[in-house]
Amino acid sequence: MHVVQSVSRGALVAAVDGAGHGSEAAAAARIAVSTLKDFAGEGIISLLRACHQRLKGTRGAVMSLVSFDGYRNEMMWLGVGNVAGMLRRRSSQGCVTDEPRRENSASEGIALRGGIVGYRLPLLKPAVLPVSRGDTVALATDGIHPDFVRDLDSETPPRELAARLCAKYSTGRDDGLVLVVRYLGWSK
Ligand SMILES: [Mn+2]
Repeated sequence: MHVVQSVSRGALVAAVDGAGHGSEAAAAARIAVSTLKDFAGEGIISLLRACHQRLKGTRGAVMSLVSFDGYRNEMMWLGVGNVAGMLRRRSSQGCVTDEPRRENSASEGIALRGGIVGYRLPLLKPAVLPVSRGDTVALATDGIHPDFVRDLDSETPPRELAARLCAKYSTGRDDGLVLVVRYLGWSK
């Protein structure tokens, strides 16, 4: 399951995979998603702790969270478990910009910490990265082959890109989810 929710300074984006299969896994994922929505304006560490509390006694869930701050043009992200995440920066070619481009690599992967939310939380240390308009983030559960990261671009419309990645990289062994978001910055 996924969350994309606006908050006062930006947006919370998350992909959640309930541990195991069937209705118990789905129930855990639903609890995680409703917790994330309830506390969407909180920081990533608080969100993971809140999910951990509410998921106790369930099968638990793995999840990756991305919190965009449109005021600072930053994103903070962290994964617990194995929901993959990749940031693909907008290619500078052909773009008109009024600010000097900071020196950042074209792609960066999310830091994944071992654990299961609701069962065992790892040390929570989210990474903070600068983002610019057009930068694209994709999250994918383990039903999607990890090679999807090589096929990310910052031009294809997010919905189309998510559909393409899902069709091309589904392993067929598990249900899979691909969530693609593009950063548009602060709306003036
Ligand atoms: Mn899975």
